[in-house]
Amino acid sequence: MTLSVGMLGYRFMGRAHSNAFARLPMFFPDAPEVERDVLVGRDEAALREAADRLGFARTATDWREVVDDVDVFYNLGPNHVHAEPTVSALEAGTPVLCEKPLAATLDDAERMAAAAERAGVPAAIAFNYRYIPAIQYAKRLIDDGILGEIHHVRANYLQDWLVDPQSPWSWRNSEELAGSGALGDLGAHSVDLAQFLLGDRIERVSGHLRTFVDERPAPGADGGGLDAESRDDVETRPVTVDDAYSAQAAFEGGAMGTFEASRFANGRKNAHTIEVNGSAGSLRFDLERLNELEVLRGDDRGFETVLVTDPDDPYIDHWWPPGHTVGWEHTFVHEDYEFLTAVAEGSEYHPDFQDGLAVQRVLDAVERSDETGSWIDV
Ligand code: SOE
Repeated sequence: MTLSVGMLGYRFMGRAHSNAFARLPMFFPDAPEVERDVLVGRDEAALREAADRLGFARTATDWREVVDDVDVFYNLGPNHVHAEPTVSALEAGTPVLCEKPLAATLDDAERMAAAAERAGVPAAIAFNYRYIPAIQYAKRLIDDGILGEIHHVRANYLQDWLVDPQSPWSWRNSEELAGSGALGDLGAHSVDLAQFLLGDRIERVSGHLRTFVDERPAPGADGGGLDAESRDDVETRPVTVDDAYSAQAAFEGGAMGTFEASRFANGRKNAHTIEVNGSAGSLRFDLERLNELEVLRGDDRGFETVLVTDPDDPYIDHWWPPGHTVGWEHTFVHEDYEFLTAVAEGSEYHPDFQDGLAVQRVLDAVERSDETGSWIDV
């Protein structure tokens, strides 16, 4: 089956998914064929250049012309453009993959999840870290009861691209455009991974948010972002989101969670770790060593480091022989494989908009807890 794709956004995530589309026929020959049909954006010249580079046949500057004209719609735009095009696509019966967090506000996330329920087509939230082979392996261990009763989960997502006060402003620093800062951008991943691995939902949180630098130099032509150069002698723009957050959480099943994310963790570039402790064992994952999982299996010999690169490990048989590692970009290949297969087969897909909404409720509760200084029910 061939699926035509319309894709809004062509920068970081646009590149990641276009790369995945190109890899699919080589490494996942049973995947539906992807026709990179139309790329959507506002700046026509940049759009044309991106379409040529990313292999899209057409461009469009208005998503309204696209959402019911393709088989699948990818919404990879900034958070404030998640809701409207996505809801329109779903109303047209077009399956959607939307970047995380689901929306800039809880209201929009609820509208999107309701539209997905009504549409009854796959609506995917792009929590790509679920598709790391070591994370899937960890999920199997927990589901098989190897860790016993789960007591703790602790997750950190640490970056440092804003520690320099002259690093330029970008849409990620605006409440209106992003919703929240490190909380929604990074915390959404950790909260989803914790809820996914434990198969449990957070019911109460206590949170704390901080903004360390209140204004930043306006961005250059690249729009700012993770790899933008420092700038001075330009006008400034206000930072209206958190630079960092921390939270503690109570899960419905009784586990305790602690979470932290920062864009000011000097020296940490993309350090995402999650540790789970149970009555019979523990595990620890570190994105900077993503082919490995540290596992304690209930004896006192300490953690063993499992290299998750054997042919019977999740997704590995599609790639290389044992020990020939996979990387960050492979998460998108696995994600797109599962999502597009669900679209072609009309089958259920997770993580879906309900999973995205569950995370958004936690993010919202963390913010309200910070405002009120009290624990908040999710
Ligand atoms: C920027 O902080 C970012 O690109 C996030 O938006 C992604 O979701 C994360 O995977 C890496 O960092």
